[in-house]
Amino acid sequence: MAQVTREILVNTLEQIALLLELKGENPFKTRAYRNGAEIVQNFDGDIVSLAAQNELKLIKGIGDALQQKLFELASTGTLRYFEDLRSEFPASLFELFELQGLGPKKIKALYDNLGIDSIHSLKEACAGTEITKLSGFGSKTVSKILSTIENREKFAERFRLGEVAPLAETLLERLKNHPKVSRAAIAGSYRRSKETLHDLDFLVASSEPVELTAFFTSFDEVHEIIVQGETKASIRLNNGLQCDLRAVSNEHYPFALQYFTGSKEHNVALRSIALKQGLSLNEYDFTGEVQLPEVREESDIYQALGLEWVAPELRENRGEIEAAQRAELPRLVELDHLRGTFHNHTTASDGSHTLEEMAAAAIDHGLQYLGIADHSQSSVQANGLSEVRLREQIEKIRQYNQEAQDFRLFAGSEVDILKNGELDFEDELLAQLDYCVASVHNAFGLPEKEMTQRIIRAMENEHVTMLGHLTGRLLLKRDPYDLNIEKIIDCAAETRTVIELNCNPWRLDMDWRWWHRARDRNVLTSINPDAHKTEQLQFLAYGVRLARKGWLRREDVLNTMKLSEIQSWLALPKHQR
Ligand code: DGT
Ligand code: CA
Ligand code: CA
Ligand code: ZN
Repeated sequence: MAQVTREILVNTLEQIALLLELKGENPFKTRAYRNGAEIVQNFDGDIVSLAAQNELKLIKGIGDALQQKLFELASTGTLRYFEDLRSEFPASLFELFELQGLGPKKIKALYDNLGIDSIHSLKEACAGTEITKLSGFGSKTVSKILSTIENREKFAERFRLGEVAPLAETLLERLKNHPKVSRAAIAGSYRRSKETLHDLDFLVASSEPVELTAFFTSFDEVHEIIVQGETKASIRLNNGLQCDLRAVSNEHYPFALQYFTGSKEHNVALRSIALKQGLSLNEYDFTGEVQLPEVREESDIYQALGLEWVAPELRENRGEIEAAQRAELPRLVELDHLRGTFHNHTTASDGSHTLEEMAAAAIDHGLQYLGIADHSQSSVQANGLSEVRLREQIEKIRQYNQEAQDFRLFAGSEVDILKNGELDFEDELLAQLDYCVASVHNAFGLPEKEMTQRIIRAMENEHVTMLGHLTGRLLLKRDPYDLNIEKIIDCAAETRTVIELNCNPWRLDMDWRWWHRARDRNVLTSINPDAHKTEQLQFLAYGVRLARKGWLRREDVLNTMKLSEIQSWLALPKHQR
């Protein structure tokens, strides 16, 4: 079941109200849902848990019928009544709900009078004249709707972390170097290391906020200034990315940093802890009738609330607050802990650099070992190695190692998991390798059960050291294939198969939400760049960020082992690892 949040409860109630309106139900009924949504939104406390335990009786304004529905939604993740209601309308209608400036009244007018039931049909209608005959749809409104739709088409998409990070860091440096800036950071989802981002939230401490917003909006990369105020500004960069800036005093900075880092859910939980101590926490200050704690840096806020400082990556309200209260937060893995890495390609298959070049780059990165895992014979599109060519590569690697000092190449293969779960090479050949990464590269459309069984079969092979890019997703481009990840994790634990954390910014696969569960079952990960060029060893940094987001510690990551340790580990039979 997907995690139910306050936002889901609120949205569901609001959508029910709107659907009832579209159906022409009586206004009292719709109003009850709308009021309910507002109460849930503003309730000070963990309304999701209360709803899940059916304990909403004492909350004023939520009647019996609503209580029942919230209970069902919070405890099961779905609401039958809502699903039934939704199914009476075309699915595309719900796109209209996401357009800013288009409230329920307008949607109802469009639907009732012109049969408009999608963004597509709305856009068409805006081009004609029929729509201007509706009350409330003057030419000004219509052109605003059009530009909202166009903006959405152009910019609604999110950005991959790796796609924005280099520019983000450049802009941050620029702000930090401004003479009137004492502290600066990028807060928001970027600081939390989300795999995709909607916008960047810059924050500066400065006594000259006006000067800073002017500086920010005059950056060369600016495509459009969305807002420019005295203490905040929003710009759109040439690549479509929105960047917000807030300038605050040095005194308010720790509070602003904490607040704008989010997540919203984390902040809501934190504020309710503060309230229990008689403190009110907002983006500027603590206020309250009690003695106010002294706050100089962000960690002082957590300390004042009796919590360990929470690493930004963990701030998703997924147990980090409770762990911080018990002083049981994990010591997260760091980039510096990595000693080598396993999944890398060379010119032998579809990489751009030779084995020697890749090795030199790894040494440059301070690594003690590098695993070479070129594609196997079935991956024709990626110039996969035949048996003969793989044997030659193994030989080449052995020779390289005879001359190398304090560094080692490991001979591996990224072997295809065939449709039936068999591997692309015979066991006899796999046994010659130091390790093996098994990946799915075709037949993505299998039903969940078959796909899961396919991968389980591969894991049961004693030569399969790790699984590559588990779900095959390409962020913002291709959904993961259907797979029962719980079963995969259980099988990985049983068979002692490592699951890779693929660091390619398009993949960041397995998803961070699963790692906590995996590590609790003693499943190791290997943080692998899947490098096809020397410079892609840099991807390791993204992998570490996502590993941290998944609560992983140094000891959960295979490639934090130093060379002598990893050699002994690889020498063990799989079931003894
Ligand atoms: P994004 O931009 O969608 O990738 O995700 P965020 O988390 O960066 O979201 P954003 O940019 O809208 O806001 C940045 C942070 O500011 C967010 O994580 C928490 C805080 N924040 C923004 N709006 C609200 C709000 O209405 N209530 C609360 N409690 N916090 C908010
Ligand atoms: Ca943001
Ligand atoms: Ca923002
Ligand atoms: Zn692959």
